[in-house]
Amino acid sequence: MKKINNTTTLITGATSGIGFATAKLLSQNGSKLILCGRRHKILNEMKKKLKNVIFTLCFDVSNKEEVEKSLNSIPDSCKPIDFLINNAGNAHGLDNVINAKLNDWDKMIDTNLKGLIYVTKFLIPNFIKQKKGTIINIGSIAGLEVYPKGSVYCASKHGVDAFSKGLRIDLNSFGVRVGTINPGMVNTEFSKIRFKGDIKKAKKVYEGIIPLVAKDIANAILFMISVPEHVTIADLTILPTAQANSSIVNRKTI
Ligand code: NDP
Ligand code: 8X3
Repeated sequence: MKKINNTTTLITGATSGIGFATAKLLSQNGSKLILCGRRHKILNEMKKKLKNVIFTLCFDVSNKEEVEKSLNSIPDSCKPIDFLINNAGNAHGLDNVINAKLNDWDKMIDTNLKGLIYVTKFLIPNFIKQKKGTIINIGSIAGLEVYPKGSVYCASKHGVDAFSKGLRIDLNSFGVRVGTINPGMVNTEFSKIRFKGDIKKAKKVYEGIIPLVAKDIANAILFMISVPEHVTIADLTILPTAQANSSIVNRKTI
């Protein structure tokens, strides 16, 4: 495994869950960090508490202009960017297509898919110039399978899967590595946001199972960026042992 000290990592969605755990782990492993999210206060706290935070960027990934302006503001002294962790995203609602809200659908496509595409697009010139770099996209088991009431979240994550594959093809001749992680159930703020703050509903998702924790995915990210330069981990699907696929979950209800 290669050491990641003397590298720089940009993480989107660093203020919570998987992104937060990744920032913590990569900081402990010596990577310099550019942290992104919308919650300015949390980004500031992270800058104070974590080692190696060299820059923070507060922007909404779904806003093309904000993404461009923010990424263009990264000073040359913070470059090269070795690793891009495209993690920002959420589910909004869990509804049958008949009842689902268009606003929720917009948010998921705009953030999970278009946001990830914008961030990547604006950073591609850096990777091409460097002739190296690693892009890790956080997809989901929902990007490989479809489950009831998850149509548009699943569509957004299927989009991430397709975009990642296309990216790997188009950046192949530049020596840039592209990989995707497809997690199953991870206990983060994800379900709280999906159910619009309904903690009872959010808790129910993980009832009777041992879900993944954010650090499980952070460990996988560290693995994917630490393998030797000639190795690309293209896809990792990571599930809690209690979860067989999107719909089959072994819940112990004693
Ligand atoms: P969290 O809700 O804990 O974290 C989501 C992160 O994304 C936050 O840091 C949030 O930051 C950021 N974010 C959300 N919307 C935007 C936006 N429009 N612009 C910028 N940043 C945004 O959830 P997770 O850590 O679980 O989710 C991380 C990724 O993992 C997501 O892509 C999710 O789809 C994926 N995933 C999660 C699974 C799970 O079960 N938890 C399973 C499979 C995949 P802020 O609010 O500060 O903007
Ligand atoms: C999050 C996991 O199963 O809720 O991507 O879609 S799931």
